Amino acid sequence: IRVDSAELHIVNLPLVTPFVISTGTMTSKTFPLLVLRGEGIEGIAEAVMDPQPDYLEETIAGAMEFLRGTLLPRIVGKRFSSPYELAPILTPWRGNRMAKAVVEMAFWDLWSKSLNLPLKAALGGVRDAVDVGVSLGIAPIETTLEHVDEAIAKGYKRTKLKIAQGHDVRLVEAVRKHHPDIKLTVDANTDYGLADTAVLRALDAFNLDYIEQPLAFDDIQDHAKLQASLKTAICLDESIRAPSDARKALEIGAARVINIKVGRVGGFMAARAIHDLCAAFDAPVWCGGMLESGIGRAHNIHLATMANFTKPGDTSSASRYFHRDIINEQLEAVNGRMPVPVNGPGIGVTLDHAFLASVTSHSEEVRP
Ligand code: OSB
Ligand code: MG
Repeated sequence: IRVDSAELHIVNLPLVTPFVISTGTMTSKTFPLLVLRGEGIEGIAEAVMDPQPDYLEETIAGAMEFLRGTLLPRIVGKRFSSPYELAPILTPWRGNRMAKAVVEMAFWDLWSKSLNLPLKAALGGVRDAVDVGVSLGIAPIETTLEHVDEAIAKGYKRTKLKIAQGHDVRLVEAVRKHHPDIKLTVDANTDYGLADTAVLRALDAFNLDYIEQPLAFDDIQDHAKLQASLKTAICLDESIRAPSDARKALEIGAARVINIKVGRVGGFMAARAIHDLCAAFDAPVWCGGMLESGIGRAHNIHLATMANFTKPGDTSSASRYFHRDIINEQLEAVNGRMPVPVNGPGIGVTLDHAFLASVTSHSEEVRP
């Protein structure tokens, strides 16, 4: 298919409630939205970098410059017969995997639509719905206990508690006391060091499914040291930006579970490579999220239909985060299962153009 034009937007959606993690507080979700057009079809994707480099190094400002000045001019006006053919344009550049991902993901949508296939079929997915859990931001313990009750009442398959230094063992102990049998995990978003091994070992007492990203965002080695002294599995998120990171982590025992975010690892090719590699290492994977709008959520759900996504993912109901979404469809979980959107081929969701215009602060067309 020939990519005739590309449109970049900046979208800002207010969050229903502030989302607090160890690195900071989000009150709204701002993201670049890319639309690739070709042969009368639209491929759409959203990018997951934040305005500031507080999750990983990429920023929206840097990504917009890289997309408009470097990546998109090399794509618009050209023909690609499959996503494989994007690699020579994307891979020579260092890092910037979130910016590369939005291009690749929009092309996967465009391409699967051109073949009249749901994205999941193009990817080789095997499910019609995916198991999901909730990610609960940092809040007073009493508030978190109420949120856990709500998540269980809704049938979510796993509860993930955001933790930070000083907000960890007592929190997990309180939740476990009320819910001895639920599938429970924690996510530190890099807040600890090896010097905190004793605190992390104390979490071994609570039968957690895994501890997500306890140590630094750019570290794999120290996670291997930590994993050797824990009973609980470590799950890596921030540290895994490429298939080679996953290989190194599994080879040295830095993790036993991996969180795949297609928007973090450079797109579906890399996400699928990590998925396959983890299967070969007998390491389960699950699909993470970045508080995406319905466009990013749809991409995530299609990804999570692949066979080795055996743990519940983070793509909970969109209404938990947003009063109104930029798509026409409602992505709501039922009893902890998120149906794969199939309102047409590709990602299976459609833009609500009128609402999108009202939350778009910037739009530009990129020419070759
Ligand atoms: O670490 O998984 C994370 C949200 C923003 C940034 C990082 C993370 C998260 C979440 C929420 O945990 C995932 C979601 O519900 O989309
Ligand atoms: Mg995480």
